[in-house]
This record gives sequence, structure tokens and C-alpha cells, in this order.
Amino acid sequence: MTQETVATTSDAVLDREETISRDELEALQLSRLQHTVAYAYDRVPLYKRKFDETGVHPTDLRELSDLGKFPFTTKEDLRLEYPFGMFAVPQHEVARIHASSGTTGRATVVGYTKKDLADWAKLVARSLRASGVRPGMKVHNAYGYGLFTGGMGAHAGAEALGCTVIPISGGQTERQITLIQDFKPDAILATPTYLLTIADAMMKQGIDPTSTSLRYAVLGAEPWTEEMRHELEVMMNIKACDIYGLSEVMGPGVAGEAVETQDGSHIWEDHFRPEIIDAFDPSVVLGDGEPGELVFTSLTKEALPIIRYRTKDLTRLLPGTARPAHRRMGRITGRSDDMIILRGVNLFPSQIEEIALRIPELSPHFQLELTRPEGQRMDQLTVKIERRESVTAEGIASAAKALQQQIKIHVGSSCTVNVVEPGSLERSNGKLRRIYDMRPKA
Ligand code: DLL
Repeated sequence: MTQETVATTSDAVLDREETISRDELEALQLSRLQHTVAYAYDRVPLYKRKFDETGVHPTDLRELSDLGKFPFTTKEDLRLEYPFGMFAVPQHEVARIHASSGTTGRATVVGYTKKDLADWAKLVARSLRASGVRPGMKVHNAYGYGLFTGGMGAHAGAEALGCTVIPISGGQTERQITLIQDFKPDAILATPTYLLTIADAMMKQGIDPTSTSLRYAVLGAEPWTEEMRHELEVMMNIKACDIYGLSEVMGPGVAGEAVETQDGSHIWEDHFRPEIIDAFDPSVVLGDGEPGELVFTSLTKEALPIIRYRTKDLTRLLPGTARPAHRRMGRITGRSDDMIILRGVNLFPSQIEEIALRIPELSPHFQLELTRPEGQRMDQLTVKIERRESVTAEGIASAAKALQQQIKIHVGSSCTVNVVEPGSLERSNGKLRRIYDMRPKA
């Protein structure tokens, strides 16, 4: 790593930008933002077209709040510019390409220059370090390798931090368990539901998940709750922290959580300027603390500068704590496109996770099925959830009732609860699919 570093009182050495004041950070953001909008306007035809159509020019950005005058960028823009239309550098300067899976349409393609890759590795290293990982530790990386940014992004960050990386990727759970036992890693990087799959499989093999060498987990790529954190921490005797990111903005490491506070991920604001907007009226930029859709503008990216990217992730901005100048994001309640609208009530899978895990007889393994029975106009939600081992028949009945009632009270929806046998629902290999929408297509 070549970036400037400063010593701290703890056992970690932080980047200088992690310790600067808010004023200094905002001054840095403004100069980087002014550069980025001009750079994007000059080099990417889509930005020039959109800025011109909106009637804004890079020179209109005089203070940070002027960013609100600039047009948004959406996933649809990236799709329409498929594959390389959003790139701001000639192809020979693009050192690496990643892409989304494209299951919901054309893949979105993203690119990185050598400097982008170095910045990305630095920010993942920063996130891992915040979450308790230290140089010299062995890191078991179970994020998927390939076009998904999780595997290679986490890998490069752990290497940049000075760790020994075990690049196992996702899947092959039996093998993961063998290697955890044989290589004795200190930290594991995975999606929360995949770590649950691993812990669950250990128990099936008669291995006590608290007995492994693992002490830290850095989990992300999908929504998860405080209840799930508690579940995993107790089950595996680890400290579990959040890492957030998305490919269009960079990949993992846009934000990372500090192990000493465990109070939400700090957005690395020396590289990204976040905003929260009203998802239903995007012209409204909301204040800190107000829930809405997260929007990002990159401040240093060369290959794919991104201006006001609408993430569809719903959260809010909170003041910095462990890294005071960098605001935190609240837990993501869900994505606006993952929201179930059930008879007029909005519902997210994470709400069900939160409620279910407070009921001792129920496990974190659940699926949500949406149906519309023949001849009916009303949609039906069925929560299929596995019971924990050693639960009696009465226990199952009362847990099902409790879940149904709590969902009605906290979410406002009526649903059917179906408590199923342990091991009967599909396990996660990465990002877990929670919603099964079986309603007839309109
Ligand atoms: O999931 C990047 C990543 C990899 C982040 C590994 C963390 C760890 P995408 O595949 O582009 O990139 O998906 C991005 O995943 O918009 C969120 O909806 C969701 N997501 C990512 N991290 C979190 C998190 C990677 N910590 C999309 N909590 C984002 C909740 C998350 N949701």
C-alpha cells in the first residue's frame, strides 16, 4: 500500500483520510466532485447528453449541495450503454471488467483502471481492518469469484491489508469446512446466509461451530439484521461485521463496519459522496437520519465515474462514530425492487427475519411465497420456516401462531405460516433468494 498512513492508539494503523475532520473531508469531497462531474461530462457521451438535457454544466457545481441539480444515473442507463458505453477511458487502460449476473435483464458491465483497482483494494483493506482483521491473519474468502465483484474485490483487499488469503470462493460447503479445520483461518468473508449454511453443515457433521479458529466474519452482499448477527455470533463464537458495496459504484468496500462499535457501516466518504432521496419523489433530497433511497457519486473513479447512481437500497445516513468524519448507513431494510406489496402493505424479507429470530422455536431458514389462489383477487403470503431441532409439536403450533401474530402487529399483513422440518428448505450458496413469487403474471 502506498497511501499515507497514521498511527492510532489501538493496534491498527489507519489511513490518514479515516482520521481527518469533517470539514477537511468535505473540502476534499468538493474538489474531487468538481473534477468528477467535469471528467464524466467530457469523456462519457451519456453524461454530456443528460447534463445538457437537464440544463446543468459541471461549472454549476460550486458547493456540495449543488450536486442535487445533476441528473441521476440508473441501472437502465448502464444496460442501454452495454457493454462499454459508460467507460471514460480507452479500452487498453481498463485493467479489469466485472459484470452483474444479468438474471433480471441484460448484464451491467463495469470497468477499472489500475488506479481504480488500487483504490478499491485500499478501501476493502480499510473495511476489513475496521472489522477486526489484521495484517498476518489468515482470511477464508467464501465470496464467489468471477464476474461478481465479491470474490476478487475481497481477495485484493485482504492481500493489500497483508493477510494470507484462502481463495475458496462460494459453494462446496463440505470442502469449506475441511479447509476451515485444516488451515485454521482467523477470519471468514461470506454472505451472511452462506455463513449460516456453513455453520449449519458443521453441526450436521457433528462439528461444534464455536470450536473453529474463526474469530471474525465480514459479511455483506445481501440484507441482514441485528438478529441474524446475534445468531451467527453465538453460533460460531465470532464477531460479525457488515461490509457494503455494489458493482456499479465499485464492489464490496464502499462502506465497512467497525468492530468496536458494530453500529452500521461507515461510508468511505473520501471516495464516495452519498445522498438519500425520496424513492417516490426523487427530486427531494432528504436530510441525515431520514429513511429513503441511497444514491452515490464516485469521487475518484477513472474507468467508470458514476454520478448520482440510484442504488434502490433503502436506508438512512447516520453520523460517524468510530470514524467520526465518515457518515454511517443504517441497516438496509431492503431494495425498493424487493419490496412485497401485499394488499397495500409494504413488506421486506428482513422484517420477517427480525421477527422470526425473536421466536426461540424458529430458525433463520425461511422463504416467502406469494400466490394468488384461483378465482381470488387477493394475494396470499405464506411464510415457510424451518423449526429448530428438538421442538415439540405444541412448540411448533405456538411458534407458528406467534409468528403470524407478530407479522400482523409489526408489518400489518395477514399471512399463513408453515413450519417445516429442519433442512427442508434450500440453503444459500451466496446471495439467498427469499421471495418466491408464484402469482400469475399480469
Ligand atoms: O454484492 C458487492 C459486495 C460483495 C458487497 C461482497 C459486500 C460483500 P452487487 O452484486 O452489485 O455487489 O450487489 C449490490 O447488494 O445494492 C445491495 O442491495 C446488496 N448489498 C450489498 N452489500 C450489502 C449489505 C455486491 N452489507 C447490492 N447489506 C446492493 C445489505 C447489501 N445489502
